[in-house]
Amino acid sequence: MNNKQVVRILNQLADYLDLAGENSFKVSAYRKAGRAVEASRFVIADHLDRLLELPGVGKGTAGVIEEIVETGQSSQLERLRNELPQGLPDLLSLQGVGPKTIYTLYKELGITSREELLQAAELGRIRGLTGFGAKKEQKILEAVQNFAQRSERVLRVHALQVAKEIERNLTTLSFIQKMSVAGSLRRGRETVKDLDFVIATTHPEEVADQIVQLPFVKEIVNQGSTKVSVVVDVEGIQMSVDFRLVTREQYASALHHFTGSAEHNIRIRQRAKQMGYKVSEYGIFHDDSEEMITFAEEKDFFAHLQLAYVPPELREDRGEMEAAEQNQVPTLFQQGDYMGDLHMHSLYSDGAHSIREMAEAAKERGYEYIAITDHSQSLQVANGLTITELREQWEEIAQVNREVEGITVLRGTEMDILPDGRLDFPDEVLAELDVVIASIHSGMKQDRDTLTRRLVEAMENPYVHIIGHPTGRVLFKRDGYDLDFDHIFQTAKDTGTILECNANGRRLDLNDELLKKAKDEYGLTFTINTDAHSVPDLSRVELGISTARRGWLTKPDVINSKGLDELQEFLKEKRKKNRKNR
Ligand code: DGT
Ligand code: CA
Ligand code: CA
Ligand code: ZN
Repeated sequence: MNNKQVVRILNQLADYLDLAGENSFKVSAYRKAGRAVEASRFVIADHLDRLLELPGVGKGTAGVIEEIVETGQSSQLERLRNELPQGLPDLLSLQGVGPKTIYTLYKELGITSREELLQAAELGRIRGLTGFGAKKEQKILEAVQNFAQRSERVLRVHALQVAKEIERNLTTLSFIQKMSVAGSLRRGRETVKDLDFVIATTHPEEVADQIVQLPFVKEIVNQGSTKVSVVVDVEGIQMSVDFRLVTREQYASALHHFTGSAEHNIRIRQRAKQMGYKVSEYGIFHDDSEEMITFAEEKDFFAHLQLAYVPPELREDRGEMEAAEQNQVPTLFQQGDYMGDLHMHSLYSDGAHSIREMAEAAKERGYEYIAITDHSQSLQVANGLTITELREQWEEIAQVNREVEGITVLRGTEMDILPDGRLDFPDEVLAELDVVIASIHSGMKQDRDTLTRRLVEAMENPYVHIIGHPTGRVLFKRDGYDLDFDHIFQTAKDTGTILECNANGRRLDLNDELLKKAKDEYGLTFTINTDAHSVPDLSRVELGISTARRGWLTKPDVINSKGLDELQEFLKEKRKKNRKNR
């Protein structure tokens, strides 16, 4: 049994206990244990003797984990599964509808499914319950309606996981000459409806036969000699997948066509037409000829249309055609340009690993530096640090810097911008930090002017380097704050404040479009950070990079491309420039 399977059962147990109205301390203990197992770097099943080393795991939870590993299930969970109505756990996936609400709705109105919930909300039966009301009823109604829409798309981080598993399996099949993922995943989009693969093969039927037999294929939607469509289930994530089977000659054109976007493809076809050509899925025809021209690589396809190569992330008809015509496609930011991560949490606040563990993992990734940016005192739900605790942390940072060679740990904070606009630490404390991120974590429903002013005032502080996850959006959960972006971008420019592209797969904040706007219209500079709460989270930098690429960012646009000395000089500049104004 691997760690992920253990985590899934622990989380399920916590969910079911919540639904049964159990003591919330007990429930949060299981959730905490789940996070610790997830973040653990050893295989739990092989090291049951080390369970108590995991943060937040005590004797009771250790016993439950042992049972899960030994029997593959939890007797407590099985008991709850029999006692609770079947549809109840599904309701947990509705945004803003918590387990206690679900418990009440079940007890009072007997609701056990989304359909029943929708009906009850539409009939106005929920508002009368104690502690509910018309406003809450409306919120529940919207949550059910939203669910129907959002369930069509999958987060990029999950789609990548499925795609990697499929790729791993495709490499074991016979007769495949070349293959690539295409579609919105290849373009780096933050959510994906279905996966698309393009495969070059000499034996399409045989490849199709092998694909439908892969272990994760749950349903065969269509099986032909040019296209196979299936539904897969990889570690509980279900997705539709299209496989296009083509010859090696057709491959480059097909890869371009099925990468899209549809809007980009329309522009390509228009250009071809102007040149007297016609583009098909498999190649290009000249007007005067029946013969199809094919290409070895995608770049040859673009070259035939007298266009520079356009990276997939730019293929959205957002100016890439004009750039390609003028040979002005930018060299986008890439993984190798990334020198260090400036936003992460440790055991001091709500992270799962020590400063030393984060530093060693970052070193292994080849970074020159990291900043430890734990939460500040007011964010009590995330165990924010007081000034005294912050100073203790500096001692530990100094010690890690002495003991771990080849990487530098910077002193940082992710400081709350309080609801009234004040900052959570005084300037004297901020002055002693290398990296100051200011973020909003409360008062998120304030009006546009108030929220904009909070961010603007934070940026006007000479000690604030970075605004963390500027819009606060969480994909499938909440939209970003209502903000005056022009005012914010102008202030960032005037004050020299850096805006973050947060690489958490649910945030990706700023998103691609806002990054592009801020760069094109205001010439801003950015930082890509993972906001890691554990060692494995460091790898999600790839999500931030694909978002930055979709925002047309290049190496000089991103401060994480700087070496340590250059970065530290840069971070001091804002203070120097603005100090006389205070
Ligand atoms: P999504 O919705 O996340 O799956 O987005 P895509 O872009 O992966 O869309 P999908 O899977 O429907 O199609 C993959 C690509 O195939 C698409 O980006 C462009 C190409 N394609 C598919 N259908 C059409 C079409 O009707 N017209 C054009 N021009 N291109 C298409
Ligand atoms: Ca797709
Ligand atoms: Ca598709
Ligand atoms: Zn934050």
